[in-house]
Amino acid sequence: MAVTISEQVKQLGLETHVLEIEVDGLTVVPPEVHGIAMDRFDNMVELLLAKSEQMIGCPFTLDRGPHGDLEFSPKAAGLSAVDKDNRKPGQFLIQQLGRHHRLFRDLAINPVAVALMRHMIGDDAARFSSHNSFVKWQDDFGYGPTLGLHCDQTQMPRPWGRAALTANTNWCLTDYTKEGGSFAYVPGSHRLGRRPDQPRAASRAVPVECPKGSVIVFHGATWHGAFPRLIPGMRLSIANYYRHHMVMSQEDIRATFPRHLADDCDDPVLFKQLAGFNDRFPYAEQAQPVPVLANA
Ligand SMILES: O=C(O)CCC(=O)C(=O)O
Ligand SMILES: [Fe+2]
Repeated sequence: MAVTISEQVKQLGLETHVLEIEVDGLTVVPPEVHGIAMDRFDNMVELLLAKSEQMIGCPFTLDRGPHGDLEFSPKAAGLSAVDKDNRKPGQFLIQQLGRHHRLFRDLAINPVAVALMRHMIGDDAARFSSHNSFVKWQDDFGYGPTLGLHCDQTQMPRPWGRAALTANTNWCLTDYTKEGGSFAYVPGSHRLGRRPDQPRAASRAVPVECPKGSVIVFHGATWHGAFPRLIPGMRLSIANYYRHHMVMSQEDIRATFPRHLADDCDDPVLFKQLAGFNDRFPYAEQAQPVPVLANA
């Protein structure tokens, strides 16, 4: 089937990345293509380490991870099956990054990332779903033998079509290596249009190894997870996740995102469009015009 290449993709020189997405369901875009300078990633790392310390109460450093012995409270909301398995946590998520700092808002509207999201989801249809940091440290188990392989659009009923219902960017804030707990994925799996079948899926997974500053871009149907981090230190990433406007948002950005923060970024018009602030649905009051009496 022919691939439609948008003007935006051509202008930004992203044709090979689009073709990789079509074939493999994933592409890695290096800093020289997305244009974000390395000192911005350094600043984001500092912000996330400081936020981790503030949230948890012990220092976090890239070479050591948390300077304390951590556990999930058995009463913690949202614990996954793996976490419940009485294990020491090897990661946690910092959510709602768009509220924390302008650097994170600017990252979410990076023109290269947005062009690739629009390619997969549809030009006018792409919206923000969530902005999370995955904060990881040494942990031999990680997501376990399944590598946590999943499709991000897994909740959507099948059959899935070719267009992505959701799509994702994982910005690497530290180098990604297999033993350092890199992203794992199964090339071409997005074309199967179904969830991973284990243990075969894990046996076909490959690491995505790339330097700090790279962004991993992938289709919502691509089978992915992560390898365990076997070495000391931290793996930091930011998952800026997007959705078709008819798919529910993970974070309720439209209803709750502070409007003044949306004005404080590189492109407020684009930010507000992706935040869905002016979307027709869901409406909260009569939205269709009501006829009036002609002779009143
Ligand atoms: O890096 C990881 O642990 C997995 C990331 C992931 O599943 C996602 O961003 O959707
Ligand atoms: Fe995922």
